[in-house]
Amino acid sequence: MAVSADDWTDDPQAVDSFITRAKAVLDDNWTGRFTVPSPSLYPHQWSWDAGFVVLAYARYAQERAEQELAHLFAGQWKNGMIPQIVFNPDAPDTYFPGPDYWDAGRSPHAPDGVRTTGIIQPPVHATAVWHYQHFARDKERAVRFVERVYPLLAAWHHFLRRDRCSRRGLIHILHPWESGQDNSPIWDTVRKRTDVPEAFVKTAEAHRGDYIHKKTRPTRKDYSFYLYLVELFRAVDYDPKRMREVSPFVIQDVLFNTLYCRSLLDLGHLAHLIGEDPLPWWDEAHVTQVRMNEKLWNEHHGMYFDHDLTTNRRIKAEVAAGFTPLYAGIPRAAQAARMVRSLDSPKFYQVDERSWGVPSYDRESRKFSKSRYWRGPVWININWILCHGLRHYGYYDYAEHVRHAILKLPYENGFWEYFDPETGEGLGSDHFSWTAALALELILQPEYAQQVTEG
Ligand code: 2M8
Repeated sequence: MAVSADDWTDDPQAVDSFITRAKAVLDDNWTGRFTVPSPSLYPHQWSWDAGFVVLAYARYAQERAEQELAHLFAGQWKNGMIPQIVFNPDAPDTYFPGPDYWDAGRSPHAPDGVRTTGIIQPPVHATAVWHYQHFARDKERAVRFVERVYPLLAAWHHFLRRDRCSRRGLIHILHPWESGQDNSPIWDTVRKRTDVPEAFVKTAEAHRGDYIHKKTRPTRKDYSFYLYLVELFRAVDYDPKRMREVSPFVIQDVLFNTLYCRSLLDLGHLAHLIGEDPLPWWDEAHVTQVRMNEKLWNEHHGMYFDHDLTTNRRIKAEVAAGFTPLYAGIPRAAQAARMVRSLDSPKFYQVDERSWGVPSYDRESRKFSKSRYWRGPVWININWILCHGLRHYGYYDYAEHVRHAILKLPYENGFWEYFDPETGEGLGSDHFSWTAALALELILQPEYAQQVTEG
């Protein structure tokens, strides 16, 4: 039997109580200025997490959506970069590597008076702002807000185009953290061929106690690789050109480029709304679509693969992110049909089979782990992206199947960071913001939105 949420989504009281519980997670994680991803593990503001929570706030808490984005933009670099983390000076010193380790202020581009990291995360912000204005109850105020943030979004996209892409190619990332999928099997070959000095293994080991749930987190080797890359970037003062030169990790990532493409489409809509020219953004989106199809598509596997610019080779890791281009309208109809056949298979999430959503990695791979972070567990954000992508191509039944998993997992097991695809057990940290936010995005219908007072 397929997992179905119908038994409770037909019951208005159960739906109401689910909405209340999801909102309570976001209320608890709201610091008064921004939302922490989870109170236990992540006490700062993360870039793409902020975008995901705005998708929910857009529907019931207009002012909070504005505050969340304003806090993130306060950490924007002078060269337009939106950093992976904006550190919270009031947070306990529990997260490693923290602001002192990064020492991002050594870059002339770093913002004044705000501490951040020196790398990026996927660009979901124009999409978040588009949702914000679309659902805003006070439309005039929303347009004024869009006018204020549009130049900041434009600067962010100019940064990506100027500093993260050679000629008119795809965007490259320089660190696994930039993809959002920290220990994905995609990065295994790069990590293995990189000689990480022993000192970084020791530092990673010294902080192992910081990483709770060791069996469900990246390994010590992963962390030493992450820290080594940070050191390389710190040594060149986070200068974008030098970072590219010194990094052993230079990848054209499917998920990143998909979200970039979607972001460009949404930025074009925002431009149009405030009387600016949308065409340069849409042209850029079109170029990205074409390049992704030329360079990253794999017909045999029915999915897109990352490209390693150091070796100039495809990375054939069958991860769920390889299907996300559906979300930005990138595949043609025939490609999309091929992708759905790959998704609806024992490797991923077969209809009429007892499992819990699309796992982050091919379940038939010998490297699949049902509990280790981005190497198998179900992540709600990836499922949410797939759900919308499937709807876009008219695969409503399969999209519904994914939507049910997104709702059923937290309804039955709580708002966890990620989930075991076989049992549905919650993993990582409880009380996780984007799990609550994206479930809310899927379930908050206009009639609910009207009942709620501003957050
Ligand atoms: C995870 O990544 C951070 C580093 O950015 C970490 O492991 O410490 C990832 O799941 C990432 O996608 C997410 O944005 C972040 C905060 O939720 O946690």
